[in-house]
Amino acid sequence: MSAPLQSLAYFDDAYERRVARLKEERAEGVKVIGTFCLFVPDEIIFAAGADRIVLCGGKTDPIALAEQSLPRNICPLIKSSFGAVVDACCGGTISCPHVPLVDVVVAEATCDGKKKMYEILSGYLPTYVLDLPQKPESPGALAYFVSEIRLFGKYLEGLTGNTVSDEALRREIRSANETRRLLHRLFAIRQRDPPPIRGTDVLRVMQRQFFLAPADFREGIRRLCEELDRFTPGPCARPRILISGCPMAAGNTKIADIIEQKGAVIVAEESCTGTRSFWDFVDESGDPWTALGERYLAIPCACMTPNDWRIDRIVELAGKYNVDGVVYYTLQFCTGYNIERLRVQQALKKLKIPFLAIESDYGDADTEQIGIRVDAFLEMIG
Ligand code: BJ8
Repeated sequence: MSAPLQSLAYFDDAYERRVARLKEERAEGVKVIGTFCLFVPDEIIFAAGADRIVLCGGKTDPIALAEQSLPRNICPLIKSSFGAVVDACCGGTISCPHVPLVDVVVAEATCDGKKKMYEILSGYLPTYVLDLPQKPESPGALAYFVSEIRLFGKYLEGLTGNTVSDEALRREIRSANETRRLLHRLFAIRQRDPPPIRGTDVLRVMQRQFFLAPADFREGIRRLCEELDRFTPGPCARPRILISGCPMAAGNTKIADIIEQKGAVIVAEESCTGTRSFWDFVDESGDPWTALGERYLAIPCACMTPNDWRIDRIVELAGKYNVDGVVYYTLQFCTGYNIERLRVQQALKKLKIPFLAIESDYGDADTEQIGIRVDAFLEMIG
């Protein structure tokens, strides 16, 4: 598992090419959309002839700037994302280099912190907000969401001057499903004992999916899977850990790094930088708008209620990946995931699966203390 994987270098090269390509696209008049959440269907953006990059902040640097405008007691992902935009729009240098590449931001009505942050963000960048029903299983929720994504399609048509045809949508659905299939292949490889790749390497690759062009990302995943298939298994690696919880946006690998530095192996992530981004497919046979609505509304995010789908998914993953323990990761002040922790803990307790909850921010101040808790947990389950 420790042998360096040659194919990982592809993702770094692809990143450089992508930045150059986005600059060219903008010069050619292609609109680039910045998003912050899985609930915004990429397929519609690409079908409109636009491009997209995800702007979720995982770095600590922009947070101080954000705290000049936002309360300190909100989650670091919101502050980091907001601070990067403010910094870039005010000519700063600490920000995420991706912000100047976008024409508009497409936000979404998920958690309260993000919703209210977007109101202020709209003072810096043109911002469109996609509404979401918060009870996805209630009658009428799907019809409402489909009407919302259709409106979003109209907005993109106005922005780009292109029509979002059913044919283009179907093409993009097939493309996104191909990416999902490849990610299933990669994650299936991680079910092996030992898994031939570290969880921290997979996390860094998964973070790239939100910036690279889909075809480039797929090529990288294909190469990675081929290399992993040639891997000769070594001794079993234990304990096997499932991480579940908040996304780990690019720049944030803190908890995953600590867990693997302590000797465990992360075999799967139930998060938006893990399975939540690709586990479910879009139906390719029916009306593409309805199919997109069904798939995206079923994303098991803690912003939704009830969110039994997520509990079921965690239990499914724990069994499928033969895990020895679950680390439940929440960003500080993320109310939804912090409260949902209890239900996850109760479900895992019934199955006698050991559970460790860690709440943290992007700073280093708690690294040592988290390391001590992880050590104790691994010793207990090892
Ligand atoms: S689909 S998880 S990307 S909303 S961590 S900002 S929830 S306070 S990131 Fe998310 Fe979409 Fe859901 Fe995924 Fe709020 Fe929590 Fe912060 Fe969060």
